[in-house]
Amino acid sequence: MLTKYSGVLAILALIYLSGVQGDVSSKTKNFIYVGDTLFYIEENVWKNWFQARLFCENLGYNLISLDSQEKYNVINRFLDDKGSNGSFWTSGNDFLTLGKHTWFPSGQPVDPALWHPAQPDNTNGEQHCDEFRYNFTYLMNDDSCHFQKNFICERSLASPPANP
Ligand SMILES: [Ca+2]
Repeated sequence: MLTKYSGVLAILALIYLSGVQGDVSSKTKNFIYVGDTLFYIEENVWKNWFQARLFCENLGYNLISLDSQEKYNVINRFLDDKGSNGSFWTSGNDFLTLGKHTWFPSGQPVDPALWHPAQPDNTNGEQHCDEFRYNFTYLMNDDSCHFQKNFICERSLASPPANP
């Protein structure tokens, strides 16, 4: 009897472990907190800007908005400590007004100090989505929205304001 149950338990354990292995969050453990905000840094999945936004949304997150020095510092330090030299989609874009890059969904402008030198340059008139990209240091660049990149999601853990 015991042997019979042991077999079932072993199978359940295997199913559980295979499930854990397939879980992106367990595999990467790239979650960090800054104040009331939780970040998820995805380094193993590449998506275009729209797919990345949807991926975050399905987790209950938005793409990251680097709208504070504290956020920039923490994300930059995290990537620096890992020796990362990649590129990550952020929520930044200029869909609403060409050349005016803002964070989604707040609509706040992207701080001019965040751009790599000579960016945003809208190369070939087709760069409307903003990446956090390594080029000696991590800063922003506008790029083609259909390019596949890693991405960073964020989620506020603060309580929503009470209804008036
Ligand atoms: Ca560019």
